[in-house]
Amino acid sequence: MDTRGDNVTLQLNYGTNDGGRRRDAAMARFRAHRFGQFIHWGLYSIPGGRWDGQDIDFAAEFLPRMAKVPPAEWEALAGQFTAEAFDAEAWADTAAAMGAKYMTITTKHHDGFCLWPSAETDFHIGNTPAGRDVLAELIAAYEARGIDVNFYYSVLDWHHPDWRYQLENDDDEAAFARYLDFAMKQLAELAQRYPSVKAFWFDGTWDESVKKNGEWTWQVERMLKDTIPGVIVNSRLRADDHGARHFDSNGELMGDYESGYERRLPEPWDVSVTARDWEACMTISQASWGYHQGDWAADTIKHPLDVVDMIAHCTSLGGNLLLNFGPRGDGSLQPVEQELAARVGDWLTEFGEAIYGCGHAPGWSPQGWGYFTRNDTDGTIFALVTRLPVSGRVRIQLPNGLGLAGLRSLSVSGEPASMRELAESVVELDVSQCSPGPLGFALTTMRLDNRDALREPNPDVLT
Ligand code: K80
Repeated sequence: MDTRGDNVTLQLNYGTNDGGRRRDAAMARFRAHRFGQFIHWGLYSIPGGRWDGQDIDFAAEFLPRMAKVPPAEWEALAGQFTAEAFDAEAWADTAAAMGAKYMTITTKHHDGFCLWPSAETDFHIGNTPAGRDVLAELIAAYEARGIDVNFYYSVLDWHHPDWRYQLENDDDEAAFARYLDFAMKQLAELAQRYPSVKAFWFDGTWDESVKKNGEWTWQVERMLKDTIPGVIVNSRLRADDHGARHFDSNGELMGDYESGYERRLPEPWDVSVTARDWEACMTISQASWGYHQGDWAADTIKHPLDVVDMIAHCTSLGGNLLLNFGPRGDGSLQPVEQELAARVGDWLTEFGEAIYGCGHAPGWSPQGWGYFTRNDTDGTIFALVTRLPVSGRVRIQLPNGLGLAGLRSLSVSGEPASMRELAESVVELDVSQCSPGPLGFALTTMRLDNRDALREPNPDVLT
C-alpha cells in the first residue's frame, strides 16, 4: 500500500493500466472521429420483436428472454438466416453518407450466435444458409470508405452451457472457468482473423461471476493489445481485483475510454467527464437495439435534429456518439434509418468542421441554444446552435471577459444579420433572417474567430 496525499491507494493487480490517458496516434484517431455507427444484427433481427404473432414491446434482442422462447426454437432461427439482402457496400454507403467515422458491429450478442465462423461453437453464421463471412465483407466495404470497424462482443452468453451468473459452488467455478476460456479463445480468433479491427466493445459484464474474475478481464485486454498493437478497449470489459467495474477501487478508469453512458448523455454542464475519453451509445427508437418491427419502435424514431444535438452535446464534452442501427433479418437496412442517416449527413457535411477533431472548449459554458466546441489542434472555437430561440436571437456569453474579434458562419445560409454587444462579454446575434439550413430551418453554426490567445491546442491531444 502506498499513499498519494491523504488518499490511501490500494495496490491492485488488475486495476487501471499504468500510464493514464492514452495519447498515442490510434487513440487520437478514435477521439477525433466523434461519431460512429453501432450495428446490432443477429438472429433476433429475424423475428424483429414479434413472437407467435405477438409484439413484445421491449428491446428486440431480448426477445428470447421476454417471450420465453424454448432454446431449440431460438437455435432453429439459424436455418432462416439467409442474409439474402445483405449488402456490405450498401451499409457502408449509408454510414459514409451519415458522416460516421467508425462502425461497431455485434460479433456475438447475449444469445450467443456468432457472426463469424467460430471454431469454438457450432452456433455461428457458417452453419446458416448465409454461409458467408459478413464481417470480412463489412471490413472491406467500410475501410474502402475510410471508416474504421470495431467489434462488439457480449461476455454474457445465454447459449453456452458453462455460462454462470453467480459462482455458488465448485461446480459453478469449474464451469465458469471453462466459459472464460471459451470466450478468451473466441476473442483471440476475432483478433487474429480480423487484424484491422480498431477497437473492442464489451458488454454483458455486470454479473457477479464476471466481477469475481477481474483477472480475466485484465488478461483479455492484454491479449487483444498484444495481438493488435494500438487496439482500443472499452471500460465495460473491466473489473478489478475487488469487482469494481469501469473505474478501479482507486477510482481510476480501466480500459481506454469510459463506456457507461447508454441511452443517456452526461449533463451538458458536467465537465468532469472531460478528464477522460468516453463514448455514449444511443438507439434510434426509444429502446431497441436489434430491429423491431412493431409500432412501439416505429412511433419513437428520433428526429435528425435530436441526433445532431446529441453529436454536438457529446463533442462539447470531449466524447463520442455511437448511433445504433438495426438491420432486418435478411440484411436489408430499414428505410427510416437510412433516411435519418442521410439527414444527419447533410448537417455534418455542412458543419462537420465543428465536430470532427473537436472537443471540449474549456471556459465556454453551455448555453440554452446549444454548445461550444473547440478544434483540438488549432483551438478554433465553434458555437453550434441546435436549439434556435424563438426570438431568432442567440446570446453568447464569452468567458473571462474576452471580447469577440469576429464571427464567421459555417452555414451557406448566410451571415447573422446583426451582432451587438449587450453587456461586457455578452454578444447577441440576430439570426432570424438567415435562410433555412440543411434540416429545414435556420440552424446556424458559428465559428468564433477569437483573439490569438485563445488558439491553444488541447494539451491532451497529440497529432
Ligand atoms: C443489456 C442489458 C440491459 C439492461 C440493457 C441493455 C443491454 C445491451 N446493451 C446495449 C448496447 C445492447 O446491446 C443491449 O442489448
